[in-house]
Amino acid sequence: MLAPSTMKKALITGITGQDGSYLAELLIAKGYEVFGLLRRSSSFNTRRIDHLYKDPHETGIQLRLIYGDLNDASSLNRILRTTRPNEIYNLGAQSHVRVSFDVPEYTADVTGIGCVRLLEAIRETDLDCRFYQASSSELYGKVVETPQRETTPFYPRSPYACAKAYAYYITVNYRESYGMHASNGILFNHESPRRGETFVTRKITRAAARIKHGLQDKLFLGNLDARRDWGFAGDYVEGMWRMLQQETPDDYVLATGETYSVREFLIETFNLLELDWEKHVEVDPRYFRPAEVDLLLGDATKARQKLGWVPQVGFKQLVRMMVEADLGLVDREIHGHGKSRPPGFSSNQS
Ligand code: NDP
Ligand code: GDR
Repeated sequence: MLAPSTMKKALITGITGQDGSYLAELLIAKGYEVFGLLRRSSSFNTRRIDHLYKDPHETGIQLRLIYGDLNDASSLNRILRTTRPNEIYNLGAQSHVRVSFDVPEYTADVTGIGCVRLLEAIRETDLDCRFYQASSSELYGKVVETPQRETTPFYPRSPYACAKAYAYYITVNYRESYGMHASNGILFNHESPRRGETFVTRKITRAAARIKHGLQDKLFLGNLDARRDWGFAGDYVEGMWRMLQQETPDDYVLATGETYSVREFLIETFNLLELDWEKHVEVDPRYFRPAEVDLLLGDATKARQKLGWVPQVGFKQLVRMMVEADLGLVDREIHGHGKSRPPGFSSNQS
């Protein structure tokens, strides 16, 4: 183990989320000292990283969680002043597109303005660091060309996407105005056994596993015709890290280059479990969005050529991984075993 003073330091906002947990694992494995911004919650919100958060004197694992919030500039300033990271990954967000229609102002504050608060904190603390902004394929929204690449114009379709558009442009602006090493990763959907339970892929695999074991009968979904370019989160955090290792900051699309409908995801999942999806799935208009993103398909040629980034996990493998993990969770629920690790911890999944 390197002495703490020679280790690279990284700060991750959104460390308790899906991507934050995979990125923290990756950076710790690379020998970084990792700081995670933790927002206060009345219930436990660290289940995805509990396996990493141990006494460093005992384990050698270098992860520290610090309370703060993207809507609290003073907390960001304090954290940067006290930790002085070499790299900052801004993954924190109100990240649910449907929910952003219910809480548009809050989403703008955290997902949009949160980014400029962090960039200003870098300036105010005179920090020489590299900055990653978690931009999104939702920026392409009502797409004007297919496949979508770095040069494709944006057409956001939700308060979430509008907030992400602000964060994208302010990141470019701070790079151009102040010479910051600031990059946007325009990431297409990426999933895993650690995906939040209300995003459609995880909602499907979790429900199918429960239906298989008789714990529920029905699954209520919205638009089954939407198409997404779905990859594996573990592959995508590697791409984030590679962006910050470049001499020059830039913006990159990460995507698999394949697109499937929600219906195709359903069929793949239910077939794996030898279930007839049509007997169990009902469309509920509650899950429709006021404005939908119909088709996303990314072209990650630039990331392949400049970063050497190639996703390793394909669609069928991703679905299988998520189904197996959810079957494991159901099994533990039925047999009452405690859960000490987050889903997707075993080596073939993380
Ligand atoms: P998650 O929703 O799983 O995680 C979001 C994280 O942000 C959580 O750690 C959450 O904390 C934190 N957070 C929420 N509000 C605040 C706040 N006010 N202050 C500080 N932190 C906050 O998202 P993902 O891991 O899936 O995505 C990571 C980032 O990448 C997000 O910015 C998302 O918008 C973006 N993105 C994701 C894609 C995907 O397919 N997954 C694709 C493209 C972009 P808590 O646990 O306490 O709720
Ligand atoms: P998305 O992911 O909006 O692409 O944003 P989500 O899984 O929520 O929706 C994907 C598509 O599935 C349709 N859908 C449903 N979605 C949900 N959540 N629940 C349902 O019951 C349901 N039924 C159908 C949706 O209408 C949509 O078309 C995700 C988030 O991670 C963002 O933060 C990220 O920026 C983008 O991916 C890229």
